[in-house]
Amino acid sequence: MTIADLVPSEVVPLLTTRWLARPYHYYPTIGSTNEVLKQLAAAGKLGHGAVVLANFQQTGRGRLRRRWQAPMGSSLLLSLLVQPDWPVEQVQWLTMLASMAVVTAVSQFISVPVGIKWPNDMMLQYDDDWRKFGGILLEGEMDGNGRLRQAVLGIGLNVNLAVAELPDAVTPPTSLLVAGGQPVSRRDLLLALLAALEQGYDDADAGHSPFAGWQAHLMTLGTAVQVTQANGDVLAGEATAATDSGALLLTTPDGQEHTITAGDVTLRR
Ligand code: BT5
Repeated sequence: MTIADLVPSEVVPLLTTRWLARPYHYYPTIGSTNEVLKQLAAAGKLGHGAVVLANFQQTGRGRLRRRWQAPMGSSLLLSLLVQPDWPVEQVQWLTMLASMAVVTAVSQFISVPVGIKWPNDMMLQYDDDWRKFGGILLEGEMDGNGRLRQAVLGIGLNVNLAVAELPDAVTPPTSLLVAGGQPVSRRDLLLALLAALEQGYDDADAGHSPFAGWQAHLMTLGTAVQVTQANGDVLAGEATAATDSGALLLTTPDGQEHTITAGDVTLRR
């Protein structure tokens, strides 16, 4: 049984946002919220600020055709459509501000530290370990003039999954329930998340970079990591800093600094 706590009649009257989640589209079951939102946007049916949220995804996606798995009724699974007129170098600001909105919202419901594992993993720290409870999936579209015109930001957060429901994953998974020891209201978390997302977007749109806050929450920095790059190359070293455009700086044992723009990070112990 699933409590229908995310249906529009339960959520819309409580929204504190001005433009985000207006409209708010709820699906009990969907393929992928990112895919459906992209189709509706391509058909001209939705514009800036639209949100698609599902109680269950049949084909939830991560990056690089990976799967995002979440039992029905357990999670927040949503995508938002934004139509910024930003230089393309700022595209990663969207991942940064979404990650920071997750930090802000989740911190209101759980007392364990919330961190960001570069580039897009949301992590909780307990029992001397960081575990993944969420991920961000950004899909942007540029125009011919190097401007970012439209982007879909997908956010998946494990809210009330029990230990037995956590998926098999390379990065150890967790949920707010498992980490905090008590269930969290998906609706209240959603409302806090949407408010933080709107604030973060408005700040970025006014030209204020979300970089400093994001970098301060990157638990990856100062640690020994192994980075698998998009082309399959693997580099091991220390993650030292990040850049305003979202790259990770890695120093290898030979003292060389590498700028990583895309890839997966494994923490080494
Ligand atoms: C991500 O990809 O972490 C981004 C996930 C974004 C999901 C949201 S849900 C709403 C929206 N609609 C979609 O279709 N997607 C977005 P990536 O960094 O590639 O990580 C994917 C990997 O995380 C998988 O290969 C698994 O190892 C692991 N994984 C899958 N489901 C997980 C879960 N529920 N909790 C923790 N790890 C998970």
